[in-house]
Amino acid sequence: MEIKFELDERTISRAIITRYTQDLLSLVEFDVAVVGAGPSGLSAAFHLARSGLTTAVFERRLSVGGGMWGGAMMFNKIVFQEPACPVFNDVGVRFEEFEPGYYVADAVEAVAGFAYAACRAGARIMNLITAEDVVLREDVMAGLVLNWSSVEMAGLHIDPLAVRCRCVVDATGHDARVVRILAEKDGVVLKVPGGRIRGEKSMWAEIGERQILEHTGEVYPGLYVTGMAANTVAGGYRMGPVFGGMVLSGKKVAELIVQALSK
Ligand code: 48F
Repeated sequence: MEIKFELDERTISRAIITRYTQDLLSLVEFDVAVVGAGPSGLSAAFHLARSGLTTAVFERRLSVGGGMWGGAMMFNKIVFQEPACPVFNDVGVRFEEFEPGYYVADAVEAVAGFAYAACRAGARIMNLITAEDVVLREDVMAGLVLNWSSVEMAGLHIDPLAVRCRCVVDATGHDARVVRILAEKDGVVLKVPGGRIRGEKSMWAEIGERQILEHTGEVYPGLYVTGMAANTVAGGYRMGPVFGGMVLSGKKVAELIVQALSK
């Protein structure tokens, strides 16, 4: 078969600009915005999109995967526990048992697998976009304020764009960025003991992993937390390079949202 080598740069440009703009326009109003494409955000996006909700993930970096690429201390393997095996099977990431109850996967394959599964389920992953604020309506989360990450990095004085959605998921990891913005700018009372961000505690893998699932949920009407952000908000322990809680937290937040939106 002969490969067509005549190419018009203008058509290439039109294809990219047209398709990207179509995607962006479809996200002016949609169901669920996930902020952060780490393991919990990608797992949430996969499960949300698979449930039929229009889902977008906004990731400030060029690459998705958050803290998963480097495993631990750059040894690019990740560990997880038995209850997370079905999620890894669902997204098609291979793994092996290391010792009873401890499973290991390749970190790069895990990032690629979760990202691919989320895309194939229908989630839109928008990288290079930072959520810099939220949209409120009365006392309910109503959307996100977005800007190119490069605008933020260069410190350019350029206004953002706002999009509307039915729910926002904070999957921004240790920083819990979205909840922090809401708490600092709007002084809201969060649905956690004490009503404010408590901050993460030092490492205790077993308890931290358990807490992450307990802390996954709605912290303000329409705003949910998943992954490490959930422990930062509620004051749980960090757990280090174990990822079962992350992907199960993403699944749990998706189930809670599906339930809430079907009411
Ligand atoms: O940090 P990250 O991987 O969060 P996670 O899903 O997983 C935590 C683990 O990686 C690890 C751990 C346990 O194993 O403790 O740290 O909870 O991914 C968070 C993503 O959110 C992006 C950030 O670039 C990263 O990829 N992010 C953070 N703030 C924003 C954002 C923002 N304002 N807008 C868009 N993306």
